[in-house]
Amino acid sequence: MLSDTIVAPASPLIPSPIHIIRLSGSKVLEILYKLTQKDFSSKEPRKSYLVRIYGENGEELDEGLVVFFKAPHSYTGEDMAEIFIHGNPILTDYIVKLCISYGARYAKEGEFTKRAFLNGKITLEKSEAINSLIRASTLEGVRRSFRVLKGEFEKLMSELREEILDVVSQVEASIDFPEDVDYELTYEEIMGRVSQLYQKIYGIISEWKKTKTLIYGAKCVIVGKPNVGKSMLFNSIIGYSRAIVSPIPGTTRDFIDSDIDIGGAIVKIVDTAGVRKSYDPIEKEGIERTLQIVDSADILICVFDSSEKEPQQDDEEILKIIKAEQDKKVIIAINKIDIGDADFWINLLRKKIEEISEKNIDQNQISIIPVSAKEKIGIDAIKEEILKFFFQGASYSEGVSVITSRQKAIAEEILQNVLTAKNFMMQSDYLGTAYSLRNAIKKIDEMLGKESSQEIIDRIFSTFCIGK
Ligand SMILES: Nc1nc2c(ncn2[C@@H]2O[C@H](COP(=O)(O)OP(=O)(O)OP(=O)(O)O)[C@@H](O)[C@H]2O)c(=O)[nH]1
Ligand SMILES: [Mg+2]
Repeated sequence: MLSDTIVAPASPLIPSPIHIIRLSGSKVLEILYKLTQKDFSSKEPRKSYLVRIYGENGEELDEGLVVFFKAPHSYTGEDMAEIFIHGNPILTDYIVKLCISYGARYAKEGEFTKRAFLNGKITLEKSEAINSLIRASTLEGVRRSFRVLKGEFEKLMSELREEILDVVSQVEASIDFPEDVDYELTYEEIMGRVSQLYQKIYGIISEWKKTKTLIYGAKCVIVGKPNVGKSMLFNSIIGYSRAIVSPIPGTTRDFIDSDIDIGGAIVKIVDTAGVRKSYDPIEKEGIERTLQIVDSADILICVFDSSEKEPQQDDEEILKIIKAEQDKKVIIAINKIDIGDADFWINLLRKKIEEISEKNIDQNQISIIPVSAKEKIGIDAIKEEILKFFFQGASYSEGVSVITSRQKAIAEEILQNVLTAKNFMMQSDYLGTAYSLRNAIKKIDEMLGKESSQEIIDRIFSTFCIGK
């Protein structure tokens, strides 16, 4: 296939033992010849060769390995090469630019995988699986992505498609040959099969919330009124002194975040500006930002100061947030227990939260942990609670789940169509049943990328990294 040739580094440009540069397109052989003074058309493809890499004036720059893949037996389906050189960012950048001067252009995000998809080497949901496998925040997220990549999801979808098609043909036969009782399934049999379809599709959606966390990670936001020790707690959790701590209330004005690994899960921890009634315009803006980021959080750590005699008006603001965010995991951190009365605050907050919360406090959605950010007491207990959010109930490890919000949205449409088919069937409306089931088939084709618009395809690949 004739196409322009793309080039990009496939590894991050930081000093490292090896960098990989990828090339794909019709000029790969020509560019390789200029770079290595070797003719790869006469060499056996898909084998690695040790070569010298030459600069623009013919100077020897480095030594590395080159693997040439001849179309169509490559990742993209085109002529492709992977060049392994010593991992100096300046060297890698120079060689990429050299490839561009020899006729390649810089690849866009995900363009290698996009070409693989457009050349029929890979289905759309498998392309997404490559992206989610690279980005997964946990090993379980990697496993779930790989199950889709190795074709389990496609197999399930294809089986569903066949099954729906079979039911549709039986339903349509009932319309065309209503007297031919031998040919058609009974009403009960069709109903039974439609119900089974519903269960199977429901199965791949039901784990989405868990899968989403395991792949895309979680955002854990620390909130509380000023001076309760949020920034000190943030520093204790991430393990170094990143946020400014001071006895002056209103120290943190903007939020700061840090990605950390807690027991094999990547979590974004966010420190925020203290929430209180304020007339200072900068502080007000900071509080506004806190409230916005609370909205996007998966986990909230709500901090209270146990060195105070009793709750203040501003603590009530935090209780209001807890009441409003009942769908989130909430960790109540009772801070400064090195100088405060932990028991008094535990009992008090337990009562307050049971008053405002519809959920039972012991059902793991809300937990109360006494801590001292200063003395590093209770930090491990907070981390354990965060881990529970990731792994509790992650029992579906053998099954296949949707792994992107696109897949989830389409699976829901399939489910809806099957449900509509069932309702039509209950009214003995065979035409409506067949119509809805055919819509479900169209949606399955969209899921696997057989019927996707250019816009959707572009959107999917734009979330990839360069060089993938
Ligand atoms: N004794 C004790 N003091 C603490 C503890 N945690 C924080 N402090 C102190 O409380 C004060 C406020 O701490 P910060 O972490 O800046 O509080 P903050 O909640 O981030 O405050 P704002 O950014 O103003 O909203 C500082 O003087 C800290 O040294 C703790 O566990 N024990
Ligand atoms: Mg602070």
